[in-house]
Amino acid sequence: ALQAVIFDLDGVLTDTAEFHFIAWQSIAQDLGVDFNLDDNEKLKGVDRHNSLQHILNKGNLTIDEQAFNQLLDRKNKHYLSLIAAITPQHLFEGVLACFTALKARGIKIGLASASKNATLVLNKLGIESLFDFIGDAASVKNSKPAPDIFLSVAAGLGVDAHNCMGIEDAAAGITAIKSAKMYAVGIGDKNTLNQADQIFTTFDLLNLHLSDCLTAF
Ligand code: B16
Ligand code: MG
Repeated sequence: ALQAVIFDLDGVLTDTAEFHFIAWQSIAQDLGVDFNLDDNEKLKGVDRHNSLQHILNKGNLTIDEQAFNQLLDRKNKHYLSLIAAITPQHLFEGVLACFTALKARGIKIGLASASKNATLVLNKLGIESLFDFIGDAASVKNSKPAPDIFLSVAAGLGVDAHNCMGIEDAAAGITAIKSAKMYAVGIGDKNTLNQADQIFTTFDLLNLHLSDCLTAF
């Protein structure tokens, strides 16, 4: 039976993808690499290190470790300055109602974000205290599409993976949920997320159909 729902953050609970895009685009521009919305789509759910590697590969570039780390640091400082403006108003429609409904059913709530800034963003959204367990992206070995972060959150919640539902907006994230042997719900485009067990265009639609969604588990 369903005992926990584990949420991704960026693109599921709020739209930070645009801030990641602006920060990566500035780095790509300085490297002379073209970086468009298509690239950004591929980087959804991909961690910071692998995102920079994607940009370097696209430009056929190699740089030494020190330069690599400096770029990671610069990207993050830029990203932090952009997310400083996040308030509870940036929470997607339906999130609070969904969390309330899950709690009323005794279902636990977890977070499985690839972002090392996840706790900060949750705090700015005003929802940090609603989670029963928040995964730590920095401490998992393999990033999405590997199942590690979802498995670590299930363990933290004390729930078996097969009793968990994962919610993701990225293809890499849906793969991670399925590899963890969990039930996968996608938020976004049907074609991009076709591996998911159920797909909703927006979080609000998931919330409106929450009872059906949970029954299908
Ligand atoms: P950071 P999610 C992911 O978050 C983002 O989708 C991805 O674009 C970003 O590069 C990654 O977090 C790492 O974020 O640089 O803040 O550690 O979708 O898994 O919540
Ligand atoms: Mg995401």
